[in-house]
Amino acid sequence: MEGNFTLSIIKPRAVQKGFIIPILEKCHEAGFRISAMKLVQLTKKQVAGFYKEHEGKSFFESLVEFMSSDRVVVILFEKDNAVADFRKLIGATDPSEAAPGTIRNLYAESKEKNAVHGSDSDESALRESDFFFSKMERF
Ligand code: IDP
Ligand code: MG
Repeated sequence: MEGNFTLSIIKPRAVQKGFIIPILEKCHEAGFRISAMKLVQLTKKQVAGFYKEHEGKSFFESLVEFMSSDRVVVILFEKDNAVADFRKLIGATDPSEAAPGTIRNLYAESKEKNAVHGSDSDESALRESDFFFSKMERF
């Protein structure tokens, strides 16, 4: 799967605001195919495990609270050059720095509540995909 997959999460605030379909539409237009997808509410423990690289940082506790506060959509996307192309599509972590037309520019409300997650490398995409999906759940 190396190079062709990236893991995304539509975060709680974006789900609450009704942005699931508009965000999926942007992904579709950009050529991403859905390989696996689920709507779930994560536990604090799951979020802490998912974001373990950020443990100890100032924003970690708040991020765990936020990400476990309501349902999220977890999606495994397939496309050539998926990781880099998806990071480009979503824009910078802080929406005030995200380029016009990017998903975070359009749908984020703050640096924490920034609408979507996107894997930062092929290794992360693999780890994150295994974190959420079994082989049988991928199409
Ligand atoms: P990324 O999502 O663009 O890869 P990371 O640095 O990996 O950004 O941070 C993971 C998530 O943690 C971000 O998407 C955001 O929700 C949150 N976050 C990162 N930095 C900050 C911050 O300075 N303040 C509040 N939340 C932050
Ligand atoms: Mg990251």
